Amino acid sequence: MTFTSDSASTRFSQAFGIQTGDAVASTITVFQALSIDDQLAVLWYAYTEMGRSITPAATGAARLQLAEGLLNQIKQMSHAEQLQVMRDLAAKNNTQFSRSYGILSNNTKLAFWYELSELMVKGFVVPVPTDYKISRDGSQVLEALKVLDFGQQITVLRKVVADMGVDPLAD
Ligand code: 45D
Repeated sequence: MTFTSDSASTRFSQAFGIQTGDAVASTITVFQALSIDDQLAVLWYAYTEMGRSITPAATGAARLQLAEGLLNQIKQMSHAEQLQVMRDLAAKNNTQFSRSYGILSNNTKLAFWYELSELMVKGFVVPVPTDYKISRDGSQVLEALKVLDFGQQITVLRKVVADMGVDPLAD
């Protein structure tokens, strides 16, 4: 049998017998089934792998202005509070912070998480413990993410961060 395309995502799709669109959808589904801490850990490791491909210019300075108030609030918090805010976002807990996040556009939500990662690297935000061991489920989701192409990875990430927080205007 001859494969005309040999990209990692094509091989992944063929190995699992699914179309590429399904690979995006199934990665989102398995991500959202992870525990809250695993979700945060997967986002973090995704950023550390993708970070180099995302240019700060691409995230758009204008977008970040909308998230700047939230990022500044986080910078003032203790490490424990920072972690709680992130857990609240991922768990969709109905807090003031989650509601403020909820009104951002999807790309601004992505830019917000990107900037949070940058703040982690710079030491302003609680780091992932160096001895932290991601769960088996978490590392499987990371592997699924890795074989997607860049555009598909962004689609997955945009969807999962879009669903975080609380939309204050919904019902
Ligand atoms: O103690 O606007 C644990 C483009 C364990 C262009 C923990 C774009 C317990 C247009 C929970 C692990 C499309 C390129 C601690 C934008 C424990 C545009 C801590 C794309 C302490 C925006 C966990 C942008 C923590 C993209 C602190 C693709 C976890 C952006 C923190 C992608 C995790 C951004 C964080 C990503 C993850 C950001 C902050 C993937 C952030 C990830």
